[in-house]
Amino acid sequence: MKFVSTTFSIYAATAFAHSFLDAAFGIDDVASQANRLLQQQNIMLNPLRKESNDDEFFNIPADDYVKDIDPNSPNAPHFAGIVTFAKLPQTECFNIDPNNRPEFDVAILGAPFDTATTYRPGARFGPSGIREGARRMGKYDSSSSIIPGFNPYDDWAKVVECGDVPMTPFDNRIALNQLYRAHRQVHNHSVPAKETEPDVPYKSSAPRIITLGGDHTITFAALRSVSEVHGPVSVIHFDSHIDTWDPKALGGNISSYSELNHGTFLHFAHEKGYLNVDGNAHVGIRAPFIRKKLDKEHDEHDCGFKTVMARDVDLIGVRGVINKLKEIVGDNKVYITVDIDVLDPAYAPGTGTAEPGGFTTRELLTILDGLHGLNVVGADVVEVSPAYDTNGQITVMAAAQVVDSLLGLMVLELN
Ligand SMILES: [Mn+2]
Repeated sequence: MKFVSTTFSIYAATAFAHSFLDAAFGIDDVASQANRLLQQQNIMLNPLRKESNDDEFFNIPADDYVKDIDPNSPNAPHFAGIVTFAKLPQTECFNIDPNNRPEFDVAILGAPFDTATTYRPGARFGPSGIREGARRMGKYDSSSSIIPGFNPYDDWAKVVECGDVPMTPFDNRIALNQLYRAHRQVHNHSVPAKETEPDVPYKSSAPRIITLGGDHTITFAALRSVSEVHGPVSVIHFDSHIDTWDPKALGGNISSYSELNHGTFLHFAHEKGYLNVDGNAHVGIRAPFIRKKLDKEHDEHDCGFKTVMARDVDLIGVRGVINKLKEIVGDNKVYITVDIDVLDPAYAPGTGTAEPGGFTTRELLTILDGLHGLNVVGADVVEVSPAYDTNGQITVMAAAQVVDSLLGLMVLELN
């Protein structure tokens, strides 16, 4: 027994030393010395060591072996390679031959825009921040989904990353129009033929887009494009603010150009006919109104929104919130927009207009996952402003997890 453990120790120590030194410095005579030593004890190193491509314990791969240095390989570390959302394949989505567009079911699209904010800017870096938060997600990683065996990146849907839309920081009208045109281009791609089977009720005939904001104004451009494809949609709006403000009350008293901003975009989405006349919901509201009575009247009666307050979750629980939201939107096509400031600042400090008293990350994710069964035709996560996040990246990780849940709602089969 003693002999076995001693020889094993010698074997391990010499083999390790020789593998390490060989790999690091190419010192071959260390290997031959080790072999001689082990031969004296009638123990041989694997004679195929140099030629072997397997990954046996002490082996160093052959010099031209590349599988383990491919960042897209299943075993690559999470911090390797170029960052896309959840390591999705980056795909050319815009300036391409109309007859030769790649087909996909869901696209991730970045909207780096923050020039329509009322308080702290910085959400133009939201898309790249959210991608940073998604580095441990993907096809080869155990899914974050709480549903055992379900991984939205490795299911029926082809999911791609379109990258960020160039949006000018100098003219909001042009910037939002750029995003709208980019959305149109993405919607013009076809979904792979198998996805149009009539017996699968909620698979879309056009790709669905999850947009990474960007301040909340970007949702206006997304809704314009989505409503062109699907008709008016019901919006489920996770936010601490109502964002239906009449431009007379917020920003529009300066110029007509300033009327459309991250607090008024839902007013305009309603006015332009992108939304169903009713069947829209705010969730997580807690910020004060600007005009005590008029804001609420405008929100409910003019823009067609019903409200689930942030503190309702304490009174009716997440199940109660889920039921209420499902009741409000019914069978309508749904667009889900998540302003990360719906979370409490403890869970999402990296945002522009933080309001205390919000949801926990767990509550938000449970509510989102509970919306399973709705016909979600588009979605976004906005107002992620990494400059105010912690070193621990809690906001961008929460935002990435929200995207993961939104994708899950689009991909998970209805049974
Ligand atoms: Mn908002």
